[in-house]
Amino acid sequence: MGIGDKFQVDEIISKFKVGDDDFDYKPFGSGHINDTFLVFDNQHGEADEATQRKYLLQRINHEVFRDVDGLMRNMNLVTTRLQSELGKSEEMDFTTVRIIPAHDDKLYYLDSWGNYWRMQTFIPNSTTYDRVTSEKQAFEAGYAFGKFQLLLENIDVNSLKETIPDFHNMEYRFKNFEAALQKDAVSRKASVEKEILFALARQEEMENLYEQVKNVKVPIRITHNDTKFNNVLLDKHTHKAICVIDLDTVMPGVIWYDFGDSIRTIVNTADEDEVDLAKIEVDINFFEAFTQGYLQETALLLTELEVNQLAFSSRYMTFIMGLRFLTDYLSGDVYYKTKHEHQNLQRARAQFKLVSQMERKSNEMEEIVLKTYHHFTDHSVSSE
Ligand code: GN1
Ligand code: MG
Repeated sequence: MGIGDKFQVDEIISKFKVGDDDFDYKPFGSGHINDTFLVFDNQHGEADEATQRKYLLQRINHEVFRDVDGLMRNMNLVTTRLQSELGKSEEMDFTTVRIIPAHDDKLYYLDSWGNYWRMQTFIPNSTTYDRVTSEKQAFEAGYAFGKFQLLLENIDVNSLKETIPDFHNMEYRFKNFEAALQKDAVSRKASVEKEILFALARQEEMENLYEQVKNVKVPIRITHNDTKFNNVLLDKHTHKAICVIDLDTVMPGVIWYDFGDSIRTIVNTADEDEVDLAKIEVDINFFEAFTQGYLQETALLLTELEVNQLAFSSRYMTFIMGLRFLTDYLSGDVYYKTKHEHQNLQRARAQFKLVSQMERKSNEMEEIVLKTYHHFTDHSVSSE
């Protein structure tokens, strides 16, 4: 049975303002939380990119996102702002998804089983990749998330709800981890001693960074908070970044979350759940290319403290993902979708290995950040 068979997807599609073509659908993407379907009209062949009508339909995981109404209002605010900002500039390369409302004009549809559904536009001629294979891709990803940051700069941070409270709060993540250890719900603790020690050995330095967020030493901005490489759409032909997707966690946050979580996937020479840890390395050229794209857009916004911890934020975000995967493994895989029994453990191990590799390259990463930052800021002063 396919994932779509569980739901009456045809009927759900008809609840949205997509016109009355005959639509078909299929599962789409590799998200760990929501269920995603590509919806396409049957009149035009799939090869016919120019004329085929396509949308993305998603069932929002409301166990994870407790306030779907708030989430969709956030998304509406952000996509509307992006549209109006992009409308002002000549930069036609960059775009945003739009929400397709339901027939009653609501931003989502609640079915009779209590599932929340939303429909959005599908950006034609676009593609995503889980892994970076060229410096150009890394640069484009940096450009995309930097541009996203810049375009949302003037939204009042208080106008957006926190869709998942404490999402990147290290203290909170450690509390959950400790609770999972205590409970050891599925008796896996004994088998992950090494990973537990790895996490505890880094608790202090990780919580120290979060202290700066807690004590509001660093500006609270609108951030994306899930900036993996596969959340950037690249144009199939020009290979340029054209859109940032997966806006569920766009909410108040700090710059470190976005920079760091991007680097986690950008520099990794292997998959997020790679079993062969020897394959996991940091590609420093991809780090540099991403940083160039990102700082080209954002350097003038950033405070000294933000810049000084950018390189470390890569470790922070990679570590927090490892800790969350490990916590979920200890809890019996209750949060992330998994394809097999040990996938969360593989993910945790792979993320921790990547943290170790970043530790080895930390000086290099710091130098690159500073050099790139000065390149963009010094230049702007001397050209005035
Ligand atoms: C989840 O669903 P997806 O794959 O976009 C998670 C992120 C993690 C990511 C790890 C709401 O995102 O925080 O970085 O998996 N999203 C949520 O790949 O927990
Ligand atoms: Mg996501």
